[in-house]
Amino acid sequence: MSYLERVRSLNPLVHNITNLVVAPFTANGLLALGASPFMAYAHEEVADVARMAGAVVLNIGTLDEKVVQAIRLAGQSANAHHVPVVLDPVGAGATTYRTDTVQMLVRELRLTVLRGNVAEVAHVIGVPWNIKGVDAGVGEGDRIDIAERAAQQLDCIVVITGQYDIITDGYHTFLTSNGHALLTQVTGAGCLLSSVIGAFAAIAEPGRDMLNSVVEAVSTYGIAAEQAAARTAHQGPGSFQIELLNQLAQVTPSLFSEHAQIRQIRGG
Ligand code: ATP
Ligand code: TZP
Ligand code: MG
Ligand code: MG
Repeated sequence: MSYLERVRSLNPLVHNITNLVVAPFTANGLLALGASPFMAYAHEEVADVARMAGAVVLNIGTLDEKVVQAIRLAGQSANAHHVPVVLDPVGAGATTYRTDTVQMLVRELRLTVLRGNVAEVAHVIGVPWNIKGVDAGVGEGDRIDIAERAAQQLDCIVVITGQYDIITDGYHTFLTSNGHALLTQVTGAGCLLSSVIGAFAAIAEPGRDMLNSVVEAVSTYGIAAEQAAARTAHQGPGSFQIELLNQLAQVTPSLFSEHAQIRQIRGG
């Protein structure tokens, strides 16, 4: 059974502490895929929700102290109960507050997956890279090197997205090139991918199974975007955003086998 089929048959509960911009889109995307989204922020309940979830997705997109504390409580509970944790360090590097917060979070929490654009991941490990708000700018470093260094330092899977995507545990590295430029015109396309990765992490075992599942998640999401673009590119980003939800519901293992563009560049 493919990881996608496992997501659809197990319908994992994904606890999201995400930002104000993307919450409904994220919940709809997870539902379309076949997962069960749960947005919960209250300090009184986040530890309980994290414990019962298949995965916890933490996103600092519109952070404040209340959200940061909710993220810490959920993350600690997930760690204590061996629930996979995905962190999306939205805008790390754009302000000192964001950079300091993600660096505190990666010290305190054990991550399963860190997913961001190259600038965000670079700033998590203290490497300079231009960032404009939440969007990656131009930088001088090597994206693959940054991903592998971050994975080794944090002892987790790192996903750096962009025109092509890098997925690595620091020792085994994959490049995927599915996706479409229209994704850059939909706010929350990255945040939804982080939550989709959460759904695929929820149904995987720790270790190589987890890495393979995350690779399939990234490529599957990109294929859904390609299918959506083929149907709506002549209309524009609004139609594409809606069609992406339709295609997340319709993408199949055979479509994945036909279209996946995955190349392993490091490790056995
Ligand atoms: P940013 O704010 O820098 O756009 P993000 O958090 O929105 O970052 P992205 O890097 O845009 O995240 O990744 C979200 C999805 O969009 C991924 O599936 C990625 O493969 C895809 N993507 C991003 N840029 C392109 C592109 N130029 N062509 C094809 N797919 C892309
Ligand atoms: N501002 C704060 S969070 C956010 C914006 C625009 C959403 C970012 O989503 P993504 O997935 O990184 O494009
Ligand atoms: Mg983007
Ligand atoms: Mg983002």
